[in-house]
Amino acid sequence: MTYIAKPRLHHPSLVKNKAGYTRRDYEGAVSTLCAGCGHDSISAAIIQASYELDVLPHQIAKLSGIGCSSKAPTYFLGASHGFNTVHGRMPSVMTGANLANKNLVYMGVSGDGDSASIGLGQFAHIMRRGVNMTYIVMNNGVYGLTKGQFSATADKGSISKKGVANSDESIDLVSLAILMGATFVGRSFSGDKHQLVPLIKAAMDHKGAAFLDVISPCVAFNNHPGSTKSYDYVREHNEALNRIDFIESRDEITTSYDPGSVTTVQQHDGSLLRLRKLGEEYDPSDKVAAMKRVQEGMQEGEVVTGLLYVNASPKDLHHHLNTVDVPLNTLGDAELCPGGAALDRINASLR
Ligand SMILES: Cc1ncc(C[n+]2csc(CCOP(=O)(O)OP(=O)(O)O)c2C)c(N)n1
Ligand code: SF4
Ligand SMILES: [Mg+2]
Repeated sequence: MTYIAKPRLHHPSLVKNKAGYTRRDYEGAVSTLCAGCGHDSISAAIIQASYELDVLPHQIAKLSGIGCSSKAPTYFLGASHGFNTVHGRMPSVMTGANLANKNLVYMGVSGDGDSASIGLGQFAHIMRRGVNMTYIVMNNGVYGLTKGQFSATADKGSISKKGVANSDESIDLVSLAILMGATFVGRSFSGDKHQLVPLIKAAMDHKGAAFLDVISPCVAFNNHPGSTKSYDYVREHNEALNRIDFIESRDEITTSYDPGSVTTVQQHDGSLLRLRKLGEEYDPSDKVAAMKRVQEGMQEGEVVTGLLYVNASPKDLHHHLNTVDVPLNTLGDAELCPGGAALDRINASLR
C-alpha cells in the first residue's frame, strides 16, 4: 500500500474558514516519507496556506513529476485535482491543463532532480511562457527516491554521505527562474514555516508564473556535516532579506510598522505584500539587483531567502495568446465551428 487514508470524521468544533472548510479538509493521506523529511513540512505549509486563503479545494489542481517530493501531493489537498506525471514532464502537462481551464488554481510540485536535471528544459519554458501557477521545488540537493545521488542543485564541494565531494557546479533554480521570466520568485526553508506560509499564499495569489525554491533537507541521504542542504547548514547560513506579510484585497489592515521598516507592493488585484526589511536595503521589484544579490549570496556561501523578485503587474500565458475570457474547455461546437459558409469562404480564398 503506498498511502494510508485518514479518517474523514472531524471534531465538530474545528474552526472553518470563509469557504466553510476546516484545515483538515485541505489535508491528504498519511505521509509515508521518512520521519523528519523536509518535504512533509512543506506539505503542511501548503495545507495552511490553502486553508488561510479560503480556496475551494476542488478549484485547486496539483501536479507533480517523480521523486519523494513529487509523491508529496498525495499528502496534502486530498480533495483537489491531482496529476502525477512522468519524471521531469510536469511543466508541459500543467501548461496544457492551464490552457484548457484557466479558472483553476495551479500548483506544481517538483524536486531538484525532477526540475534541474531531466526536467530542466521544461522548467525553463514554463517560466518563459508565464503560466499562471505556483511552482514549488522541494530542494534537497539529492535524488532522494533513488537513494541519494547528487542532483544538479548540489553545491560544488558539498560532501556526500559517503564522504565524496561534489565536483560539478550547481544550478541555481532561483537565478534561472528570474532569467527565464518568472514574475514572482522566492526562496525559503522547510524549517521556517513563518517565512514559508505567507510566501506560498502570496505566490498562489500572484497572477503569473510564481516560483518558490524551498530548501528541504533529506534526512536519509543529505543531512550530515559537510552537506550544504542539511538542517544545520541552512540554519547557520540563512540570510533572510525580508519577511513577507500577505494581505488579501478584502482583508482589513490591522498590523502597523515603523515608517521606513516596510516596503509595500500592491498587486493588480489590490492585494498587498508587506515586506519587513531585515537589515540591508533590498528592492524585490528590481530584477537586475535581484540577480546580483542572489549571485553574491552564492559566492559567500549564504542561503539567501525571502521574496527575491516580484513584478506587481504580471502578464500570463492567456494574455500572451489573447485567449477568450471563458475557459477553453467550456467552449462548445457553436463557438468552435465556424460553419459551412465560413469554411467555403476560407477554401475559396486559398484557391
Ligand atoms: C525517466 C526516468 N528516469 C529516471 C527515473 C528514476 N528516478 C526516480 S526519482 C528520481 C530523482 C528524484 O529526485 P528529486 O526530483 O530531487 O526528488 P526527491 O526524491 O529528492 O524529492 C530519479 C532519477 C525515473 N523514474 N524516470
Ligand atoms: S529519502 Fe530523503 S527525500 Fe525521500 S522521504 Fe526520505 S528523507 Fe525525504
Ligand atoms: Mg531531491
